[in-house]
Amino acid sequence: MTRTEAARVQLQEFELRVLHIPLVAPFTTSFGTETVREVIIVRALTDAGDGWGEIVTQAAPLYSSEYTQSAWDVASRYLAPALLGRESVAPHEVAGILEPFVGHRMAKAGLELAVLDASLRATGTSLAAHLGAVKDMIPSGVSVGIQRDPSALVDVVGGYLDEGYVRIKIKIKPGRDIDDTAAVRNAYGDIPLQVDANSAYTLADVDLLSQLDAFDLLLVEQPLQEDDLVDHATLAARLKTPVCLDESITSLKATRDAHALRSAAVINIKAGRVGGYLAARDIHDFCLDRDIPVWCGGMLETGIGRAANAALAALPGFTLPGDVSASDRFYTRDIVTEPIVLEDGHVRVPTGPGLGVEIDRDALENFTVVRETVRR
Ligand code: SMG
Ligand code: MG
Repeated sequence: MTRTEAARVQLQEFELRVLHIPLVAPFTTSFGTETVREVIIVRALTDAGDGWGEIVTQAAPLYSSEYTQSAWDVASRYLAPALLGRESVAPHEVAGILEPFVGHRMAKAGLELAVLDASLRATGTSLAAHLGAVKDMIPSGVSVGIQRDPSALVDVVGGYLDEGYVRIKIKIKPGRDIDDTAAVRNAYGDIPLQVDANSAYTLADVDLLSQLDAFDLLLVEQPLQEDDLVDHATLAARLKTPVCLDESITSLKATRDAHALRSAAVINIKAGRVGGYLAARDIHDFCLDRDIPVWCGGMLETGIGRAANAALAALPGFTLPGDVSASDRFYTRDIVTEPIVLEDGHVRVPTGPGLGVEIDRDALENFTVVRETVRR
């Protein structure tokens, strides 16, 4: 793996925006339904040019404790000023500068990505090359929300299979688990299939969850709560289906603990959840050294985060298809000029400098609902 250097930049200001981008269809998980993606976009203005990042929080603290207003507040009040207070910053220093502020990893990740993008654009290096990518195309999976009933789910999944997605993930929750999974398995035979509970169960549901073993799933994702590493280990020992952790993996330390406790056989890596793409790379490296399969999760990213996810997912340890799907799976209009498309079930890893995508300024303006500039 070759990894490249990133230049130091002098930060002049951060521009933060809240965007409201309509979804092509409602997205329902065990914790709720979204029809509009509320997301924070970060622009870092530097002596070397601009860089772009995305804070992947949602409007409400349902997936994690972070949400739009908490991320906005901590980013504008503490994180951006801490970075702007430095004479110059290299991307690998960002996490350390922000370390004194406890938590708020999605907010930190969005700022770090903007610095990374500016710095890599300045040196003409792609984020993929910087992270150590070894592929130029990555297999694309799709995450399918809970539908009206199992038969509607079968129809929606069929549409994605027709488009070419190589792996299907369905969301489950109590009462919408075994029948939904059975319906998809029965309709489409031995497609690569997995389920995601987003923490909707407890250890009391072990008998129910063990019924999933009948469906030869790739994995069951985050059945229990974020801090349930010991319970996940107990559950994993009772299931044939591999347990994968998402919400629980908040850091390299959490990954180490989960591995030591045997809480998970597979890890979902999301840069936002772990505080940035560089921390995500470290978790990848840890897992690669130990033969722990990893895959790249998604947070309904715009073209900014989606490009970065494609770069991350091109690292050698990402041996399972991730949730890096085409932009049109969520959006009719994205905020980049060339949104990610599906090509024969795969997504192309951007090769241009930095994120390798250009911002569609009209779309960005159209979706902006709040804007603030934080200066030195
Ligand atoms: O970006 O395709 C995507 C979404 C993938 O299911 C997805 N993400 O728990 O993995 C997950 C969820 C978190 C977001 S739910 C609103
Ligand atoms: Mg998940």
